[in-house]
Amino acid sequence: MKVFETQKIRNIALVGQAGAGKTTLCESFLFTSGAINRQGTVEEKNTVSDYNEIEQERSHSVFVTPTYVIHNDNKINILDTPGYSDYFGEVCAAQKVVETVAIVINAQNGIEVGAENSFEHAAKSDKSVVFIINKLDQEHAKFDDIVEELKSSYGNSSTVVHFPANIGVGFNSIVDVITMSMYVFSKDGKFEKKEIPDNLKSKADGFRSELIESIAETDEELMNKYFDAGDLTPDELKNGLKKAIANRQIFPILCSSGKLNSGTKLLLDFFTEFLPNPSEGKPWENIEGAEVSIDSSKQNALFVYKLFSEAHLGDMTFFKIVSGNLKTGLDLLNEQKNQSERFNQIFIVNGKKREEIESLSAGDLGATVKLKSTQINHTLHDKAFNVVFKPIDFPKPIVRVAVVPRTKGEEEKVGMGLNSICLEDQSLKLQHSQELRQMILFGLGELQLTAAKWRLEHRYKVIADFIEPRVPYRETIQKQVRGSYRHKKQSGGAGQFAEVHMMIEPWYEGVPDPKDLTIRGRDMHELDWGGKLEFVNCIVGGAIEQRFFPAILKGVMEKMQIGPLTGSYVRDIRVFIYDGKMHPVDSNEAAFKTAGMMVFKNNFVEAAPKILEPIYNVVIKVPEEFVGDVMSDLPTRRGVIQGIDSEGKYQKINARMPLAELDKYAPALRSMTQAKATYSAEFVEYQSVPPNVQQELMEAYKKSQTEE
Ligand SMILES: Nc1nc2c(ncn2[C@@H]2O[C@H](COP(=O)(O)OP(=O)(O)O)[C@@H](O)[C@H]2O)c(=O)[nH]1
Ligand SMILES: [Mg+2]
Repeated sequence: MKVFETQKIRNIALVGQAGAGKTTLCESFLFTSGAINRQGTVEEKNTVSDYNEIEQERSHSVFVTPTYVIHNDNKINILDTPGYSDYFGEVCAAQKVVETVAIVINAQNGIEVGAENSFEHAAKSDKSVVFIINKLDQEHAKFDDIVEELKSSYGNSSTVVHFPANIGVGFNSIVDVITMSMYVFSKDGKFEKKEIPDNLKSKADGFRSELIESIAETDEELMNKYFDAGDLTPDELKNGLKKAIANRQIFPILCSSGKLNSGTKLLLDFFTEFLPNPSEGKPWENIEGAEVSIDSSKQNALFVYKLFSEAHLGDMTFFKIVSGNLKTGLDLLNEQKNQSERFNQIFIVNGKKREEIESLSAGDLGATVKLKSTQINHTLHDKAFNVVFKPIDFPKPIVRVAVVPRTKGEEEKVGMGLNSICLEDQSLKLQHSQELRQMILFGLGELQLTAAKWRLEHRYKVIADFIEPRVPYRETIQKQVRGSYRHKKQSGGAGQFAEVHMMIEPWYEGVPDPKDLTIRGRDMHELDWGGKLEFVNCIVGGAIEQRFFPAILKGVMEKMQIGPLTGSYVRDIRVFIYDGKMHPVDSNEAAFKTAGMMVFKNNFVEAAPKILEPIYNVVIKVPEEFVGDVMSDLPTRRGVIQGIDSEGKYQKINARMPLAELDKYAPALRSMTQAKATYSAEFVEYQSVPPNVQQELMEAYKKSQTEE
């Protein structure tokens, strides 16, 4: 296999809603370019890109899959990505290493949430965007409406370059407004070039003027020329468009039917002719923000965007060569792990097929096996080239489940398997929660979590059940209470004696000090689980010696870790020790610890204790037609609506929701909106639970205590 130089490489991520036809289009690219002889289909489960068993089982893509085609002596790396928002981490990884994000739109549905989110992500990371209106052979396919929709959502930068000459079941003809010709395709991907028929001439003229105006607007010199001549020369048009795409000033609109191979060849031509090669894309940045240019003549540095472990292929590491010329046998340094890694083999990958290659140029995508400790987001470089690239911006988890091994004693095996899975998909997070006494897996949605479960079973050969996780409640108090406790034990040997008088009250920012106590010392403790404990010494006349204070604090702290109501952590309390008694012989630290703990506990239950629950800020992005349903459903989940903003044809509903309810929200929202809504959630604060919930929680805790 030939080594392609940077200028002859294009990197493209196919993104967009599930079902838009990305995987099929990818197959069509491979077929049209001759990389495969037979075009697979998603239905027959024989596409190059959806080769994983789980993808075939589910009939949708789950992982980002690298493929490539050779076209017009260029190598086009095409990353097929999954469309459901659960797998958006994969989309982020793919977008990181490409120059162009191709947003595939289902011509029947228009802009869907997968396209929306991908566009937003591409804007954030400054990537070029092209729109491909696909599946134009469907009965209810639309084109002009979607063009309008794109313009109203993303502005006039969205500009038609190819448009269908016929739409629906017989779709086979496309007009290219750059060459001003029509292309008529047959199922084998071949086409005939024809003149634009009379009835489409004025439409073509209209789109062409729009395109040329858009190009001229990006450059003053071009604008002047366009004013003078009324047109641009082919070279001006070509260079102008290329630059405008690279600079995100134009988002070209293209069209296709991947299934029928209509337009695929035109797309590939367009990619090689008009999309930025890696050195023309936005420069890469290191973590300090300094630019690193994509240049084969510089020192080696590469960035890892995917890991995948398969029984028959081993542990594969996928990367982009950002700088230099990667050759087999090289040793590169992983500074994040302080480990040298050897590239014994370099592969280029097409789905499950991999082919060894001697070297790869800057900008190309490759893979290797058997690296020791390198993970996603790591940079590997020549020892003398000190660089760490900015990491992939993975989405934050919004759902969680508790993981329980099916077989007792397999906790470690499950933990290790899930750890490996989390390393492959960094939008998953695993936490061994001491507080909840559960292994918690966090992620983006049910599909992703059940995929992890599937991988656990099939790749790591261990079965686990995913159950509803416990909620990290907190306990606190609402009023001031004073009390004392005498701890006294005199049964044989040395006795124990301690008496502690304690006042407790709620802590809040700016709480005034009590007037009747003399404050002799205070310590503010930031609690590991959030909130504060202020510990105040108000002892007069040495009733308790200073040396016993740490023991009293220890007693209080111990009780604060297992609150009396539900066994949850206690927070936001002020403790005043204002009196006590010692015994010259029997007083010791253990006795004071016990007395401290007991008086704290007794006071606590008298101080109008309450249970707090975590509240999340939830931003739900929902298509207009479902807004009513989503809004009226929120109060049934103790959700409080804070506001609504509109964003294109979406509404963003801002609401607060308790975690206990949020845990059940993902599947509910999915079924309410036909999976067309997405949301993000972020912890904001702890808030009291309603009295009936408090009652239920306390009873459940009591019951669990007697059972144990
Ligand atoms: N009519 C029609 N169906 C298509 C086309 N492309 C894909 N499909 C079908 O749409 C479904 C989803 O396709 P797939 O490629 O998996 O979409 P992805 O989720 O975007 O990867 C499958 O049933 C495909 O056969 C197309 O161009 N025309
Ligand atoms: Mg797919």
